[in-house]
Amino acid sequence: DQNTVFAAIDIGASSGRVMLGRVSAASGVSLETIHRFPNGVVELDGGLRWDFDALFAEVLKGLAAAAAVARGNGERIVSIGIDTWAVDYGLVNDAGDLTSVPFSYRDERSRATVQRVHSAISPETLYATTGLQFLQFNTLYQLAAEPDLDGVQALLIPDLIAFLLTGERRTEATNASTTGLFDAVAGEWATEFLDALGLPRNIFPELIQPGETVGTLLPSVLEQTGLSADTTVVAVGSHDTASAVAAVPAGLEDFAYISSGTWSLVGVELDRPVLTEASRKANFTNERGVDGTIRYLRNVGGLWLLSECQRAWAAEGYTQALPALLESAAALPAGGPQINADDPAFTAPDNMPDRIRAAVRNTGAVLPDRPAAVVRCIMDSLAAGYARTLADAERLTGRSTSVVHIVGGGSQNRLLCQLTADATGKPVIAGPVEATAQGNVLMQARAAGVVAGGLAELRALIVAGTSLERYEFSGARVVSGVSS
Ligand code: ADP
Ligand code: LRH
Repeated sequence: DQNTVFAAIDIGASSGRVMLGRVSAASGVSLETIHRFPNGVVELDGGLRWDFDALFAEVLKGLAAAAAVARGNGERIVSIGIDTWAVDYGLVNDAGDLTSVPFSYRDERSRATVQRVHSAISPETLYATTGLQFLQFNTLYQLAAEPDLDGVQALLIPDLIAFLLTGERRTEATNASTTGLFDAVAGEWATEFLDALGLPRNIFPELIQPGETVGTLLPSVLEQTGLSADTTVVAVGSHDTASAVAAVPAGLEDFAYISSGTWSLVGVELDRPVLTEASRKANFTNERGVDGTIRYLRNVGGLWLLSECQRAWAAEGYTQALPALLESAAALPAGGPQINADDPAFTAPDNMPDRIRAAVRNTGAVLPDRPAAVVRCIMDSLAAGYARTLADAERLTGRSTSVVHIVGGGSQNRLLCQLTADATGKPVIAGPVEATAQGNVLMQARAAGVVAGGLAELRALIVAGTSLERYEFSGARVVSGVSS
């Protein structure tokens, strides 16, 4: 049906958007950005948190604008899909109210609880069941830091938004896999771990799979947005990385992917988890993808390093735009100093250029106090980290890959794409920028019966509708598709 559209709410750690997606078997997925808004951690009530009320107000504003656009076109918004960053949650009481402002994973409070959790359940036991990489902010460590969980449920951020739109409480499965309390093989809650940590069995709502319906909109939401009563909220890969990987424009070849934004998520797609000790020691994760796939990947440092530097420089009055900054970094020679982009020393906000220079100093090298040099160091370090991680993924899974797809905001970073091709020795295909929203819309379109098939068929729709760039050792050229 030509009049059918889907709304995607996609909120990353650095920005959010509400988009309308139009899907057809002939021309693929096309996205229209309806509303964009900034996001970032804020210091509030003695912690680093997300300004959730402001984010939800932007969501409503975006949905109202989407409803108006669709109405003007004579289109019907069939459903709404929601994805955000993983791990974090809001606590909701019986009355349905948030009991506090949701913490950000960048808050340090869970650092102190890791030991306590590990004395109840060893890291080896945790990994053998959940297959989750160790990050000090995984949901289970955050929950262990909560002073009081009596009478509340934890709703992961996309589930919290879905709850406020529909009144229905569910936990979407791809994001559940980032809690540290989800069984990677069974695809169910690891209730033995909930028990061992003294968490109530119903601390999270029941699971829901991508493609299933969460519910219809609350009357108050209909009133505030002008959406119609037959629009539903449909579960998608609500972990943004799950939606991004679903929209990697891969063909049948063995591909690796890098979902590049605030974080770089570097890995491969598998049918079943790898839960070996070697995998645990290399800190690879087995997060759940759509259609029961496994996202076998590692969190490598990301463009957070860059955006935090930009923020610091702007505060000093230096506000060169990103494209120019990247060009001046690209003009510098290869072989400069590098840092370990994964170092938890970079997790917290503030003073990023100083922390990067200090890390270089610790390696015995010197990093000039110039933005171009700092940016070049970040890009060289990320590319080296990607190459190391891909080599590890190939070793640990016994597979080789022939191409690297870079999706997300960072796919626009030509320097990073080129350095990645050089560091991995593999061709890099860059795009789409909005893979996350595309993956979100694809799951909705399939649920509505507008398109059919498995991930391979869905990915072919992304290839049909996106312009992609290919990087070899010698530079970039446009190879396929139409301009989006
Ligand atoms: P997240 O979902 O984590 O918020 P995004 O996927 O939106 O992240 O990516 C944001 C990043 O994309 C920015 O931090 C920036 O480094 C990069 N980016 C955005 N626009 C451009 C551009 N024009 N050129 C190069 N990089 C860009
Ligand atoms: C990327 C992401 C990533 C998680 C992190 C918390 O946005 O969802 O996959 O590890 O945020």
